Amino acid sequence: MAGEMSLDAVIVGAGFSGLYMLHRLRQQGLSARVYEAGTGVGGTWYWNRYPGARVDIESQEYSYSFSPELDEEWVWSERYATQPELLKYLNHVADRFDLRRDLQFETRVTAARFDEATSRWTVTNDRGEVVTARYCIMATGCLSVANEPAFPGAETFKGPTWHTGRWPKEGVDFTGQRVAVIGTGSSAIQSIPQIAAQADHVTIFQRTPNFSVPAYNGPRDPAVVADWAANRAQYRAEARETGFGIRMVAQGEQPALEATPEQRRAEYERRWQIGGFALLGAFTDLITDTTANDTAAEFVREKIRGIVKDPATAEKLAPKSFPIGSKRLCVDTDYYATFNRDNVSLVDLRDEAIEAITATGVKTSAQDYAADAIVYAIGFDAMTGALGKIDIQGRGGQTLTDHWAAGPRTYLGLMIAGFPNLFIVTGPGSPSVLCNMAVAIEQHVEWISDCIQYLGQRQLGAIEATAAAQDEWVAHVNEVADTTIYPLGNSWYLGANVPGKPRVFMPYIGGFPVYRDKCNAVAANGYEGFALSSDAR
Ligand code: FAD
Ligand code: N01
Repeated sequence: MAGEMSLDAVIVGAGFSGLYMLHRLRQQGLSARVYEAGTGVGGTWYWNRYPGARVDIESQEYSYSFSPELDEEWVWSERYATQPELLKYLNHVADRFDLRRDLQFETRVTAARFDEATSRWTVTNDRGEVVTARYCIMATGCLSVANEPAFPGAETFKGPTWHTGRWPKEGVDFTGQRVAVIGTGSSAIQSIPQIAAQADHVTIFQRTPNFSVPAYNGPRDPAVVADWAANRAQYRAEARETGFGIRMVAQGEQPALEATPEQRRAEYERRWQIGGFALLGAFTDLITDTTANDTAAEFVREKIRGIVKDPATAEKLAPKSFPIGSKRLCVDTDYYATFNRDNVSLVDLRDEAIEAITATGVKTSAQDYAADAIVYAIGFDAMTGALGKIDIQGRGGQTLTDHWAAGPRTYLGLMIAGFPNLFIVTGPGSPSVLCNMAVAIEQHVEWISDCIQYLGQRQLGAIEATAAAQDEWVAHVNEVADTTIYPLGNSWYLGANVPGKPRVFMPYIGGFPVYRDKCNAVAANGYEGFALSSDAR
């Protein structure tokens, strides 16, 4: 076993969250080290290298705002940055802020145990190293644990298989191949048009059709670039005042049910032409009223029927089982039009379920589909998956797995009662995935580093969420979710995509500004809802 290191903070994960966390703590003069399982920085943008992978929030908004110099010097080339460009950006950030000397790659954190005698964490990794730290900060990602394909016979398939969330660095050449793609979430919807352009044939296995809207991606509009350059600080501030942390999605002010059908159609059409998430902002009641919501859903279904030439295929692709927006809206380039290609076919798993993966392809209850390669676009064990893979033990040896057995419980998505000095960046119970995550991450990292500074200045050794504050916050998160259409989709927001996972709506849907103000008020009131102690209690 290597020697034991002692630090102020251990940070787990080197994506958007971990990199900025390290930078902030170092600015405060603290010693910190980042442990990352991958061979480089990037997190999501390191692992998800599938063809077509790109952001679904416009590039100038999905980036750090903490450094005006960084913001000014970095020039995005497309309206929606590609995965390679985002990876380049995060590598640039690592170099520009001299982060690499405290980044350790190819190192998976396996356990973290709180020592009540010292109020410190002992963190162990898969290299056998042990490090102790006052603070342990989980920047482990909401969508960083790829779901394993649990199909009977999966191991018998003779060809290569790929998961979109663990795509190989060298890329995959599908030329001349028959490819089976399982899943129709955002990853599938981005990759299918590109795979279809290369492969001999693509068969798509769809369990639930998804709503998707056009991205209209392309080179950045010079007028937008110039406007942002001139008004950057103001626009960044405006983004932070919107519910989803996205300035470009202007929120309409009228309820859909008070508009005439013609007015609704005109507004949906105007927003469809803008592309991206603009559609969901059309009216005030789309996420709270299912009747209102269905007017938007029907608009998109009509679009699908208009694009897809074969009416039977169009009907299979038209989502009808959940409100639009209750599962993350997909943003695509030519997804529906891809079904007009001769080399693409759709298998509706509601008619014929997958029975097994065989040596030569996919077997459904109706027939065998031959494939040379399989792409699993089956998503992630979201929000809690990465934390669940680490043996985390808090006060009294209580494990996080036990504490969260009925679903995740946190105070503000930042801390957990019984787990002092353990912070989560964009944890369950915070806006996280229902927000522009660049905005959500910066707010969390800044709140955590301010908190650590506060403790240091007062020689406090520990901070811990109280059980009462946590109970109250969990109740509030659920209460707000229940006023919306969100719990009506069988989504990963609810854990519904992982068999056996407790069904709890995990992100906070109260809106980014409301949440941020709450976090700020908690801090201003001497960390209300937290117990602070000078040392071990
Ligand atoms: P991640 O980027 O997930 O990084 C976490 C890192 O922690 C990973 O590198 C992982 O290897 C590491 N890690 C986890 N556990 C351990 C461990 N035990 N030991 C060591 N290392 C560990 N969000 C948006 O707002 N807009 C978008 O358009 C958008 N697009 C997305 C597209 C895809 C394909 C995916 C999967 C997600 C997307 N997201 C998007 C969400 C995205 O995850 C966040 O925007 C953001 O990148 C998260 O950064 P992070 O640093 O918090 O987590
Ligand atoms: O994963 P998903 P994803 N048999 O869970 C299907 C972000 N992201 O990787 O809907 C058959 O959305 C599953 O079917 P169903 C974004 O936040 C953003 O695509 O559960 N099918 C579904 O169709 C996104 O939401 C971008 O019935 C099975 C699909 O697999 C999140 O990451 C791009 C199955 C999984 O869809 C996750 O997206 C990519 C089974 N056993 C990702 N198991 C952008 O555009 C699962 N499925 C920025």
